[in-house]
Amino acid sequence: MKKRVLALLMCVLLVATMAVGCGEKKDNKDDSKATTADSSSDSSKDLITIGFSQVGAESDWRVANTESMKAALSEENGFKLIFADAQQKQENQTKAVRDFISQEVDVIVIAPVTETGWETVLGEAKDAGIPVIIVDRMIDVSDDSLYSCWVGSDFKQEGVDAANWLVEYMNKQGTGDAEHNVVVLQGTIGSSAEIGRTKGFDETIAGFTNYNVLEEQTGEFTQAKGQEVMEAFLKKYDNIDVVIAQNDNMAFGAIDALKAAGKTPGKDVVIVSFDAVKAAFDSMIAGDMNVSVECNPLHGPRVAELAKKLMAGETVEKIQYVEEGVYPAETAAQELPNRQY
Ligand code: GYE
Repeated sequence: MKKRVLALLMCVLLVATMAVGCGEKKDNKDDSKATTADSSSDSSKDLITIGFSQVGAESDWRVANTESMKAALSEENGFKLIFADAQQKQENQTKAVRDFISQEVDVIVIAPVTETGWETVLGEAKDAGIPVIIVDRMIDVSDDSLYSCWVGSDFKQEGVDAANWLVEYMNKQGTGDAEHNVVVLQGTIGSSAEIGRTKGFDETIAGFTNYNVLEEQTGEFTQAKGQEVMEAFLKKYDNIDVVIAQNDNMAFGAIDALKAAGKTPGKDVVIVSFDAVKAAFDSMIAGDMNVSVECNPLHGPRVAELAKKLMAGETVEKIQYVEEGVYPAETAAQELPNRQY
C-alpha cells in the first residue's frame, strides 16, 4: 500500500516537473528556437489547400492558363495546389471534385469543360462547406449559391468582335458588298467559349445578308482536329473565302489544310481566330492569319486573391470579366514583344 502511494506521489511529482518545465521553456532562450520551429510547421499548416480541376492541355491557351495558375498558387504565395488534368472530359472533373472533397481541401477551383452537369457534385461541395471558384468557362446551374464566384472572358463579346472585324475588313478591301462564304471551326460543343463565340458571331453576321455561313463544326479546340475538319470542308465546298476558327490552334490546323489544298490563307481565304497566343502573332507576321481576338488566360493571380479573400471570410464579386482586345495582322509585329502568353 505504502509502495503504491509512493509510486503515485512520484508520478504526480514527475508530471508537475514536466508541466513546470514546459511553462519555464516559454520564457527561456530556447524558446525562440521552439517558436521558430513551431511557426514554420504552423505556416505549412496555414497554407491554403486548393484542388484545381483543369480542362486539359488541348491548346496553347490552356497551357498558358495552367502555368499562370501554378505560378500564382505556389507555396511561396501561401498555397498547396492539388492539380488534376481532366483530359477534356467532364466526367473526370466530377471525379476530381469528389477527390478534393474527400481530401478536405480549403477551396475547389474548376475550369469546366462544359457548362451543364454540375448541380450534383457542386451540391456535395456545398454540403462539405468547401467554397468553389469557377475560372475561364462558366457553368449553367439554377442555384448560383453552388459556387462562390467566377472569373473569365466575355465569350459572346469575342464573337461579336470577330464578326465586326470581318465586316470592316471586307469593307476596307472593297469587297464589303460581295458574297462571302464562311465556315466555322467550333470549340468543344457545350463549353462557354464555344457557346458564346458561336452566338456572338452568328447573331452579328446575320445582320449582313451577303455573308453565308456554309457550315459550323467542332474541331475540339485542337490543331489536329481543326486540320481534319478543314480538310473535310475543303472537299465539300470549293467557294470558302472565310474561316472562323474558335481558337488559334484550330486556325493553325486549318492553315495547314488550306496550304495543302493549294490555297493561300491570309489572302484567298481570310482567317479569323481567337485567343491571340504568341504563335498566332508569328502566324500573322508570316501572313497566314488575318486577326486574332484576344482571350486572356492569365487568371492565376485573380484566383489566388479570390481564394485568400474567401478564406478570410470576405465577400467577393460574384462575376468578374477580364479585359481583352482585338489584334489584326498589321499590329502583330509591334505587339508580339509585349505578349505574355
Ligand atoms: O479559347 C481555347 C481553349 O475556354 C477560353 O479553351 C478557353 C478556350 C480557349 O482550349 O484555346
